[in-house]
Amino acid sequence: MVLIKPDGVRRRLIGEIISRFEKKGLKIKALKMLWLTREKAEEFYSVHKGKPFFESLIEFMTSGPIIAMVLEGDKAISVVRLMIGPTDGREAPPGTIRGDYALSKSENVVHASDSPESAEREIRVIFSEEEIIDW
Ligand code: 3AN
Repeated sequence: MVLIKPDGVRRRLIGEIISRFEKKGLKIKALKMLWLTREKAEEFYSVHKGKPFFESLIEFMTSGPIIAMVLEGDKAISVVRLMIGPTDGREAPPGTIRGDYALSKSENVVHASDSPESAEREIRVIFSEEEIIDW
């Protein structure tokens, strides 16, 4: 599961980011634009509840529309994590999405699941069963 965060949408980076995943060979199995409610954002980031950055993270993630997508491919989770780079855009290497487009640890353009378990949980927050296309 990948999200293009509100900063990525505002900065007109949707096409660029989707294009990188497509060119890599990953298969898009679900894709939509949505504006997260506070409730959905808190559910999505429930593992961060209580952390000092939680409130600002929720405000940021509900500040505008996002793109959500389900990607499939060999080792998709680790491949996508490598492609997006580490959390802090100031430390992410050039060539990664965050390394190329982010200069912040919070406004870092994309989110990607870090395990099959979190992917499954996150997908259930955002997508219904019928929205995921088997092809
Ligand atoms: P990642 O997105 O790289 O998996 P997580 O899951 O640790 O990072 O954090 C989720 C989101 O919370 C990050 N994408 C970032 O926007 C925000 N975040 C994480 N750590 C911090 C921090 N120390 N200060 C501000 N924002 C943070």
